Amino acid sequence: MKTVFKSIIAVLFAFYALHSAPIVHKKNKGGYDIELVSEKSLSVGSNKFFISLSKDGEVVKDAKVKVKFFMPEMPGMPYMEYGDKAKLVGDKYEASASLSMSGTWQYSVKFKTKEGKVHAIRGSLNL
Ligand SMILES: [Cu+2]
Repeated sequence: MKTVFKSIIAVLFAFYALHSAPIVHKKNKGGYDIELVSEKSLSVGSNKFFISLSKDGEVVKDAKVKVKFFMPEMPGMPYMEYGDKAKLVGDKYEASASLSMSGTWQYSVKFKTKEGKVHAIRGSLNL
């Protein structure tokens, strides 16, 4: 019986650890390193994200960054979308997203560099 309890606790702990950590997604596009990090573990409602942009190890602070979070139409649920313009605060761009239900959200982060080039990365996250 003891081992059963131990494994239940282990599973609960693993589940908790998996779902209580902020998300950290690292991507590369057009020679830029992009990092999308949530302020906290994701929750239904408003979530804050930090986006770091760098090129060849140098922080890029003069880009225009936009985020979009969306969920495709599901049975009984219309397509949902939430977009925000990120704001530079210190070395990072900050944006928030109202994620109104749990499930898998798709996202895109678009950034326009000062040369006028637009790059976008895509990914998904589970809430
Ligand atoms: Cu949905």
